[in-house]
Amino acid sequence: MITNYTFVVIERDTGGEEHMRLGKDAAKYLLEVGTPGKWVKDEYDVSLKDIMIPPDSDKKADIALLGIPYDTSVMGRRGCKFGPKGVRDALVFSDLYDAGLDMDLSTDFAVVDYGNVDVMQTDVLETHRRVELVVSEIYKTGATPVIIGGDHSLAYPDIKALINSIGGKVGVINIDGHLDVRVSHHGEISSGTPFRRLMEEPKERPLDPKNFVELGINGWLNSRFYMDYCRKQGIRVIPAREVHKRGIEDAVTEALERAGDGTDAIFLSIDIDGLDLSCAPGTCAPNAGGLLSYQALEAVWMIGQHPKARGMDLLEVAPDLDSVGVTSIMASALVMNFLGATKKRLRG
Ligand SMILES: [Mn+2]
Repeated sequence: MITNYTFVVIERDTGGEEHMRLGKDAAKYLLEVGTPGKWVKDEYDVSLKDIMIPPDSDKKADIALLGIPYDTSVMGRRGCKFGPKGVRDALVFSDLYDAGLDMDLSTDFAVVDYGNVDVMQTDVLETHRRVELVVSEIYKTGATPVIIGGDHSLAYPDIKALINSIGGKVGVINIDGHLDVRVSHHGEISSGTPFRRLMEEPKERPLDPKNFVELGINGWLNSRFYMDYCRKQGIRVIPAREVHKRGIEDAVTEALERAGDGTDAIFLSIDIDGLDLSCAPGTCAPNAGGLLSYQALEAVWMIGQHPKARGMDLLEVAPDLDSVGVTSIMASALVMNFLGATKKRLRG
């Protein structure tokens, strides 16, 4: 029986002094408006914030968070430059135990947040150069990066960094509503071009189409021309409709077999519009018929545990296009599942 049950008010992150002008007695009953997540917790609750270590810590991090507030490559509705803030706000106060997975992150697991990449909204190539550089440095630390964007053009530098770091071949599973293998928009890089670039541009070890799986493609969102391209290249496209009929476990098992076939590492890229609009309305192009929350969570849980899993990015969350903040919460849950899966991969 709990006899000393108390609530602990989470400390204000900033502006403490200013607040105290109202007097200590009043201030202790005040909670910062805009501070995300839970307002109170009891002594047995542990949140992600509690296992985060500073970037200069001597302790080795298992997971490295990185935000990329960049959305200039979105051709439609912009707003995912605010994704890192929205997802972090939902993420940092996540509790660390999932009963369904029976996974506890509160012990023997460390997360570092390196903050955001200083992007150039007016220069996509310079932004990608900086992202590739930073993510490559993260790989040197041995941590598994979890990159929160930002638009889907960023999958290119995210995955390029992994290709460079391992000096081997990478397999990619892309959860997305769109194929993202466009030639270009009027010659420009866009959020629709990252995977064609990965297959065509790197001089060394480009992404082999047979190790590339598109999962959750759905809706009236794509062009026949690009589906024909995927088929011709040998890219496996598993539409959301197939997942709904077939079951997520079977579909992900196949995706992992293909992505892992002859490769040294697997990267998971998630465009939040691969999820149904009921789970992810806050994005450039919400989709009807996409993966449901359980299916997406299960996919991440399975993929993250694979022995070759070496990172994920979670892109296209646009909090200002959301209705009641559910998209950031959904994204945060996907990140948490990846963290849980990573602990299972590393510690068994
Ligand atoms: Mn995409």
